[in-house]
Amino acid sequence: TASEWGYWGKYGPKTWSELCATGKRQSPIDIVTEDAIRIDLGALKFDRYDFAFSGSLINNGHTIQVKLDGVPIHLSGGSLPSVYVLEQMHFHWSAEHTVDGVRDPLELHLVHYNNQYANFSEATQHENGIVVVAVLFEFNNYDNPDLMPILETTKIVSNWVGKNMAQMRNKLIPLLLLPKDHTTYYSYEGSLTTPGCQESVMWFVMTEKLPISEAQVNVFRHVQNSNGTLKYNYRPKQELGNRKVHHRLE
Ligand code: SG7
Ligand code: ZN
Repeated sequence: TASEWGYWGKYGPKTWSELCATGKRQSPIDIVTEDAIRIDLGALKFDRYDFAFSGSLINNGHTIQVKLDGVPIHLSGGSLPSVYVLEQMHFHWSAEHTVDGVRDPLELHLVHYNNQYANFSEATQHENGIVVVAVLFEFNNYDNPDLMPILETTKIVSNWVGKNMAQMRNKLIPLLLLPKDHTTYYSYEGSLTTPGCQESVMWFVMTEKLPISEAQVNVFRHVQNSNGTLKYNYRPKQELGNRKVHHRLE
């Protein structure tokens, strides 16, 4: 069916053309740090990110997605035109954005929508509708304890034949999934990285990276779907074209 897509083989990204918007602002990209324009766009304001949330995990066959319960979490500042509401978080293994050609083992996407629109799917139809904050994780030789609530539940939902949705046993503090310096970032105008690749996303890729161990990345690499193991789930880099990447420095 037309809704079938994957990351390699006969349903891989090369076959997404019928499913994807084909414009001039596709994602992900390679961030060439030397070409980034240094400018102060203002700090991002992460509102209620420091609260402890319960929530659930979904293995949707393309990624592991985290949905938090309770009060809305808001992102603003950084020259954004309005307030953006956190919709969900999910992971890509390996990373989708590369920095000077380097691909890290994991990338977290915190997906937000513009609160001027009725809901998330309505927001994807507008050029300023979505903000994704991306956090890159690089290999280190110790476990990152802040990923524990997500990883222990990923193990439960990774068996596709069993249940693909589960409540997290431990609460999650989203702020701990952001680098300490969460106000220095690269930003550019792009798209969703999965079909239909709507060109509605303002991307903020955090400059500072977080640590992850090989054993922790392997938990993601063992996620199953109807075709077997989801060994990786990143879209290859897209053309930058006329776009500029901005680098926010204080
Ligand atoms: C992941 O990335 C999922 C998708 C998400 C997609 O595959 O989290 O979410 C759902 C609900 O399946 O697609 C529309 C949407 O959010 C693309 O998001 S991304 O551009 O941040 N990678
Ligand atoms: Zn994503």
